[in-house]
Amino acid sequence: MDAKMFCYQCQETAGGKGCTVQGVCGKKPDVAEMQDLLVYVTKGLGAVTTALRAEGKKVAIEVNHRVTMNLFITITNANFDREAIIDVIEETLALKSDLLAQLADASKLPEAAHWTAPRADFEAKAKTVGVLATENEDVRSLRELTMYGLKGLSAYVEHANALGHENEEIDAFMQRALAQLLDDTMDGDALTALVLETGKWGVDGMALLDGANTSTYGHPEISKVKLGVGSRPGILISGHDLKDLERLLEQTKGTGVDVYTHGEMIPAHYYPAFKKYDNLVGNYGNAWWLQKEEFEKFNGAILMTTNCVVPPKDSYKDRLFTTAAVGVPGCTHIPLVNGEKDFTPVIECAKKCAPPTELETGEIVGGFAHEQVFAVADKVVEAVKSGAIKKFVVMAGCDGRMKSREYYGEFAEALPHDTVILTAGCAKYKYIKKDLGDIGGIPRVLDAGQCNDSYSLALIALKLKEVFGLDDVNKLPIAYNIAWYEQKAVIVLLALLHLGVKNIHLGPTLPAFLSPNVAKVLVETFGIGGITNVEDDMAMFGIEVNVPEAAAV
Ligand code: FSO
Ligand code: SF4
Repeated sequence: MDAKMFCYQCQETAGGKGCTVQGVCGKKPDVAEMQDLLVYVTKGLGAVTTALRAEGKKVAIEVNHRVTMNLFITITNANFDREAIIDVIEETLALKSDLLAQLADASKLPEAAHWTAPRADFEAKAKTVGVLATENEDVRSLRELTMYGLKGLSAYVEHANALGHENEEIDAFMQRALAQLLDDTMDGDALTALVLETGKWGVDGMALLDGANTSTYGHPEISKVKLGVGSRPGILISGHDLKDLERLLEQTKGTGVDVYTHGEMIPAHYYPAFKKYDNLVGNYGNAWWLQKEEFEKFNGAILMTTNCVVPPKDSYKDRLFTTAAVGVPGCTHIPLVNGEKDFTPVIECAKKCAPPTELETGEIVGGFAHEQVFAVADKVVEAVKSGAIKKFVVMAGCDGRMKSREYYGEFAEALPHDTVILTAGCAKYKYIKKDLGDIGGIPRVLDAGQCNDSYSLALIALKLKEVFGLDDVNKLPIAYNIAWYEQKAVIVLLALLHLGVKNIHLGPTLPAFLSPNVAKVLVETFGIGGITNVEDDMAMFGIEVNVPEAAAV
């Protein structure tokens, strides 16, 4: 076989099987191999820190942060910069060798814990440590399912860390799980247990981030977000990192530069703390995959704080800046120095740019995170009791470039007027700008925020279970029709499974990394399924299409 690389971690993987020539995302083989090596040395680091903890030794916060950042860097659409990844591998190797020296007994550690080499040897090693190094397809599937869950979890933990919130137990789990992925004595049952345990820590990781966000910026509240543009030059901030947004808003105060959100940054408008910045104008554009067109039209500077970044066109490459886990060769990277970031280059670039070209006008409404929904719980319960709301449909997740995702817009529109969509993540862009109306003042699309805020949807479901006095969350009138794309969706899925949620449907296609046997276990144990077409899926979810009249106004 003539494969130049192998990656099947996201939904858009080539042919639904694996990217072998170059990534559909734009990841080239020379970047893919360094990501493989980074994953390998990070597993080795996990084995060393796990052994240190077993000897009762303390692992420094910086080491925990190195592990989470390394995993975050390898998430889909985060980092395309081979040289930057090589630097991180070198830093990780240096850290690992310092820690190895602290171990009383390192003799039982796997090869990855000991491996080190000069930069010139990275390429040769990288070619031997990718996903396909695990030959048994079921073991590979369970290992990668765990790995993608860990990558998703690393993103949540990294955002919480950025706000000064730590949970050493989650870090210790992540590092132990990385070590276990190197352990050839872990059989199918042990790996299945590890997959499910990852879901438990996924819930904790999401709770950590929720606490970090809400204690720093307040609880999201129902808010209108403007979609039009102003007349001043602007900075478009995308990705998920609220701390970077805060820094940028502080640094742009009084500069005459406006700030707009893009993609997954839109929920920032729902937080009380960001409402005080009058240069936070509104949201520009849609989900990540439209950025080539939209970034070009924005005219100003663009700051990518996390995935999803698409390798840029030359027309705006000099206006694109990256930070944290993100990397794009040729674009300026803003580093964290002594706990701060200096966004002056971004602001200076924006000052020289024309104001954004208007894409649309109007506004959208969001901010239905858990506290806001709990505040209107009486109204919601009444609507369910009266029959005005017959079903909730969780349509959280990701958007993507595949045409098959138009299904989600069509599905939302076909839902009868006695249904409410609960959403989070960039999946919402398929329907949030359609006027789907409201039920007794409750909008039919309730946006909790980023994919990171899917935790809110779980809390809302658990609250409804309590209010209705049910003994099982699956007895609620909630259907799960989730659009997945990358690894954060994997940790959300595993977290929902841990919370006991069954019959989740994933689309537009099931993950390529599920082997037939692993998929069978998920179907039989948890009722996980795929999607087909709007009409058949409505019937499958027990929803009647086109119920004539809208429920009460
Ligand atoms: Fe979307 Fe990208 Fe938030 Fe993902 S921007 S696709 S699950 O990275 O993170 O929802
Ligand atoms: Fe392919 Fe997705 Fe991997 Fe990119 S992240 S190389 S599109 S499987």
